[in-house]
Amino acid sequence: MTDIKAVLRAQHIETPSWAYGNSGTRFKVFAQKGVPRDPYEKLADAAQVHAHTGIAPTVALHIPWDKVDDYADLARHAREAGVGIGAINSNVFQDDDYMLGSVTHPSARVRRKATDHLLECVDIMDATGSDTLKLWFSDGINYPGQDDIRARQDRLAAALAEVYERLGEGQRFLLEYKLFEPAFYATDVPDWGTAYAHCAKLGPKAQVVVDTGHHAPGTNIEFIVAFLLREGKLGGFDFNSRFYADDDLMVGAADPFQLFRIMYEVVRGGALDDGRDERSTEPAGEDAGGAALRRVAFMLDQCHNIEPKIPGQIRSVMNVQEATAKALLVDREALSAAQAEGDVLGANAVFMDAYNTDVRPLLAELREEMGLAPDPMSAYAKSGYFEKIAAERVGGEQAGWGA
Ligand code: LRH
Ligand code: MN
Repeated sequence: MTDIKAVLRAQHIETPSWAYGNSGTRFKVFAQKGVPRDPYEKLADAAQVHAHTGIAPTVALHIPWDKVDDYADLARHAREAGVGIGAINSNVFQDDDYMLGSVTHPSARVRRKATDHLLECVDIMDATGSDTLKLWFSDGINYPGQDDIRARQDRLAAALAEVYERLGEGQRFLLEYKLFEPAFYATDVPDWGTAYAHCAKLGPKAQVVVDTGHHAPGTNIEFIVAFLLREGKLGGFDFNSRFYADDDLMVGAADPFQLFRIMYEVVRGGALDDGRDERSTEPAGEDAGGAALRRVAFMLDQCHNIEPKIPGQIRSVMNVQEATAKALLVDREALSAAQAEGDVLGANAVFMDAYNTDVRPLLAELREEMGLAPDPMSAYAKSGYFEKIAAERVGGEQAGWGA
């Protein structure tokens, strides 16, 4: 019997630096009080999420949104605040040169510029001790005939191969796919199959990241998770939820049952059990190379457009934790027996029993055993941290997407 509490205690959810900054839609970005003005303040806010949940020890950075003069100093600051630097996210979607694509652009000059940015992100991994580069390409076309779909795949493959060669020991990149937006006819990495095919061709350091907001409506995401895990190609998640498109709402908010089904495939695929070696916030050392490549990164990728950001992250971490606890409660023996007998309703009942279990008392107890308050949301509210940053962070430019 898996020691559920031990697995939950070892859980590691990575929060995104950009969730602490202002974000919005093309209609409006609403500013909020106390929003960070620089990556150092973003890390301080992320440390609050870890301090109250105990399971959010790393922060993903986005370049250039988190550009600093001294990345080693930023990593030191993170450690002092009690967190570590997680995935480094490249950004080849906000420069005027990338209107017709970045690494897939018809112009060799633009492709070179984009690839150099990706290589610069690997330098930042070296400086911060991060072992993961996350690659998302907004690249695509809006009208049939606008460009050659196959030629763009050749250009993409060439850039990915160059970045792959640059990766050091224990480092990897995660290729993210997205069905559409900002391209509205053909996206160059639109689905898991395209991402998987490129990564499979390159080798073990290339894996796929599943952003839960990047699929066509009705897509069975847990099937993709089960398949990629079986192939050893699931590198991570960008967790969020949506009612319509890439809404980037709090994970589990729109569809908690889907999150449960996804986490069940994570548990069933053994992607949680060996998470213990990633607990430390210390950079992954050389010997952890294997572990780094085996580790599934559970990252949040969200925008708190109207809700307070730090509580939004705390609630999101709790939503993943609750779905994980329910997934760990599935009676695997009873389920396998019912499945083997073709007992359709019996099997479904075993699955639903776990989902319908209220795991909040178990998690409150676990937090107390971890020396934390049983309810992170009220603990944060009572901490006075928001009042402190709202008073301190006056003036300067609030962080955002810089779009
Ligand atoms: C693209 C995406 C990608 C990030 C961005 C913040 O939609 O999911 O992961 O770079 O959001
Ligand atoms: Mn994403």
